[in-house]
Amino acid sequence: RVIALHQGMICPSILLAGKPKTIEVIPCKICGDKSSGVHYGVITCEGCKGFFRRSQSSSVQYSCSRQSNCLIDRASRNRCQSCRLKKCVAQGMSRDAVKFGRMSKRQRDSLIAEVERHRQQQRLQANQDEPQSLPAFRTSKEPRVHSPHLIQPLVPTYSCPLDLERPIRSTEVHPYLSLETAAAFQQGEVRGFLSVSLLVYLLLPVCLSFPADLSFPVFVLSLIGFDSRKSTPDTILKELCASIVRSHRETSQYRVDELQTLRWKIFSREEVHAYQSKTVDEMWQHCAMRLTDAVQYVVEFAKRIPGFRQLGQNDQICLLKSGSMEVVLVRMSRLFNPENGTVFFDGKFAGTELFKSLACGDFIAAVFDFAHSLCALRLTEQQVALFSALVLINADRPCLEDRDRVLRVRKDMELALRHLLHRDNQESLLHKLYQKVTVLRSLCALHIEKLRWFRQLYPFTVHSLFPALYKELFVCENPLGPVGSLLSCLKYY
Ligand code: HC3
Repeated sequence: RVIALHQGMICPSILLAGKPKTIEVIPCKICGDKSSGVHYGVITCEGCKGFFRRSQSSSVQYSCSRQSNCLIDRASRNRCQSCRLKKCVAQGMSRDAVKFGRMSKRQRDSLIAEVERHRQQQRLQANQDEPQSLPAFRTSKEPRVHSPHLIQPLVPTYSCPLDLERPIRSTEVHPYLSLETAAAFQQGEVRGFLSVSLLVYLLLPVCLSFPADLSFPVFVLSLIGFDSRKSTPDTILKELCASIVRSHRETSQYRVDELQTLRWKIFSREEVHAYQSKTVDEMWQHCAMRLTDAVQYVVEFAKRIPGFRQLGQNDQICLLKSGSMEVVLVRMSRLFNPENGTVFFDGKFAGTELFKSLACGDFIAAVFDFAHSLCALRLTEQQVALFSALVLINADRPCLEDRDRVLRVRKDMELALRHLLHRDNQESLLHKLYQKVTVLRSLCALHIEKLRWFRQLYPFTVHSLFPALYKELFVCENPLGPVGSLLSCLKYY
């Protein structure tokens, strides 16, 4: 094994058993752009390398005009230097970074495994992008972003079972989708190409390809105004699923497969003790910040769900206020190791005891139990994505202005989830997932209850030290209360 090192930068070439591997296949850990090697101890792109170098000058002082938790990706990295630097440091960038050559064997092996995984994903992606399969599509306004957090599919996404003919743009009519979701497709937010042999479809007994309860609405609605030259219900559902899966993948903060290789990274007894030694308010403030980070990714996910942005702004806010914590808890199951009951938190795996100084053991235990039980369902990343969308787009939320519209988008999410479960031959999961929704509701009610208790004891901490987004989502019970941070997260650029 040869590891070549350069001065100040570690050469991305690792030769493993004569097989060259390049670190550049791993995207920049800061913004997700194409990386150019290890710089200041972290795999980054040239942009973030230069940024970090400039930030080290003593005359530089950055400050964040928001809540110091701006999302940093390729598109947004120049918007907040303070948060970009914070992320650089959090990822381990340092002027005197430990050289790769001095990494432990474990770290080296994990890096090599990461390179290999990325390569496999690239191969997979390349296969998926072949013209004869259904190509991936992405939002038109935002460039495709790759970051360490931006998940690539773990299981290959959809392959079209049909013989594919000429590509047809998906920005055409999708008769059986709700107007909102169809509008998302039509406005090009969900772009791509539909390639399908409709002739085959029309000749095939379509009903046979759907489960009994799904075939009726899709089939009937597809017949009303069904344009036989354009697309089929099956194809549209596949596109809708793929779009939601992509939204999830691009915003899910951590890659599940990456974390699998980090399961050995468990907080030491001393580290746990350090968390336990925090005062109640310190620990609450710390967790509130972590939770706010996670919520920001959920907002980003929501924005990319076809149909969500077609809802009125007040309804988007209402759905996020009532559903973002639920989605965080669903996402938590991805980062949960059921073998030892730990979750990936602050860079390592932590058990319930780490959260002791929050002084709400019953809530933490219930949250961990939930993660455990959701893990037991062994959902695929695609199923987690569709389930998250369903949890978020819920027409039962109080204070919705246009409930019917939300209901229509929700129906599409349901169809998409059913379609996926049918494809996976796991229809029985649907009922189990609906049961989880009830548990989520009660967990969030308990969360709010704990927060009320804490606020009574530490009003100043909540008022002055908690992130504004956290307060808008969880503290302010007035539906007409301030939502400035949420609005700025919701900005569609
Ligand atoms: C532990 C956590 C809930 C789970 C959060 C997860 C693991 C969820 C998946 C994200 O991708 C990453 C992530 C980040 C933060 C994790 C949260 C931090 C604290 C929260 C607990 C349930 C405590 C709730 C904190 C309180 C009471 C201050 O609101």
